[in-house]
Amino acid sequence: MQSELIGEQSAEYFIDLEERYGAHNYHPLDVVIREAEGVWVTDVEGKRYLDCLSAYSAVNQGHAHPKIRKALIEQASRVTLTARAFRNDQLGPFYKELSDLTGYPRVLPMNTGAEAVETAIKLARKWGYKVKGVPEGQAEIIVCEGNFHGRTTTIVGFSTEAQYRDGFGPFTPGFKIIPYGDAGALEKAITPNTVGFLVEPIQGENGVVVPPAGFLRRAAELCKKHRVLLLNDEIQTGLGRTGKLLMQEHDGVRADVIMLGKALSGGFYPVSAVLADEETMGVFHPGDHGSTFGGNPLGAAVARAALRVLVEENLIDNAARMGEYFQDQLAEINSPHIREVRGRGLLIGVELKPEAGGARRFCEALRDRGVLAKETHTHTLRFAPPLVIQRTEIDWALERIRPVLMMA
Ligand code: IF1
Repeated sequence: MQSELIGEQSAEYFIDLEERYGAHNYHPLDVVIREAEGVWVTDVEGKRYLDCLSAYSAVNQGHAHPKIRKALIEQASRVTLTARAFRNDQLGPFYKELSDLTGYPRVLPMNTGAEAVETAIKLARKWGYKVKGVPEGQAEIIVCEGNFHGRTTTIVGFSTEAQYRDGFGPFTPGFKIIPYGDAGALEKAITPNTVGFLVEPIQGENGVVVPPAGFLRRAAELCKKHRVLLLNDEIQTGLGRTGKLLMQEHDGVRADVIMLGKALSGGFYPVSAVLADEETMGVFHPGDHGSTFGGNPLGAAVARAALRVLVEENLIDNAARMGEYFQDQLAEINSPHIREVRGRGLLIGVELKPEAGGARRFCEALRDRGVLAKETHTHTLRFAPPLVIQRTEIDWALERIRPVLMMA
């Protein structure tokens, strides 16, 4: 049946389709994006916005980066998927380039961030049984309150956010929860059966929560002391977002296992990866683990280009400099609503006081002025623009952010 068109170019037409046919598992801002480039996105009615979300840090390189697009198109014209039953000419070079860049000798490619986290959980458990000697079936992994590591049933099973768990049990056993940033609690929670400590170096979804200085370093020391794998989820904080290649570098830490995703493909294709040393990754043998698309040549070619752009365009240093400027300017806004401005590099959270009535209305006011930002956990505005952002563009955004944060 031909649906009655409501002005095919209008935003309402597309919103109605999403509402009519889609599962309602999100509550997006009503902005219908048609195209994007760099830090700018354009909606179906031609209005431009400065993107301060970067698709949750998946487009660190800027939207639709031409060099990554070129790699995607060229590879797509040759072969897109071989399955890991055979080999291809992109996976090995991707492994080497990612290993050389990060200093981790072994790479396991997956697709989404959650799959990388699930892979790290399986890796830690298997290492616990086969190397550490934990009795079969008794491996414990410690996680933190306020964690966000993805949406699979195992992962939401150790979430402390009621909504992420509601209706999805029963859950996977073997996880312990400690307060985020509390090294003393970590040491108390470790038992002879602990195989891993899974942590975000900054909690993104929980509202850009930065742990006390030195927490990650103390956690790394405790993990080494008790022979526990430090499993560092850099899916959001990694690949330049915080002004270093990896957030762990701010603490001088090298986790046993790291997870990457999102910007690993510059937003062109789901590519994630787990990186570890030989001994740890060596517990996986052929047939233990896998994925239809994991390590496919199209994703590998795109990821190779995404990493090249990150390095060649000096985006990590730009994130450090622009992030410091952006955060300093936000901190100077004398708004009665602001409780705290925090973050690292271009991962910035502006927490509002409860009496401000929640961050959503500020996001809507920002959208009306041409700035896209997303609230997280009701009271925090997240500002995480692509790492290509320039100071003039930050100033353009600030000219719109200031009056919004001063509104009644
Ligand atoms: C949503 C935000 C949430 C992540 C970390 C693993 C994953 C994510 C540290 C899983 C994904 C996304 C998921 C998306 C919203 C966004 C997000 F923090 F980035 F804003 F939810 F917390 N580890 N984060 O941040 O990666 O499977 O999604 O590829 O689910 O609503 P994924």
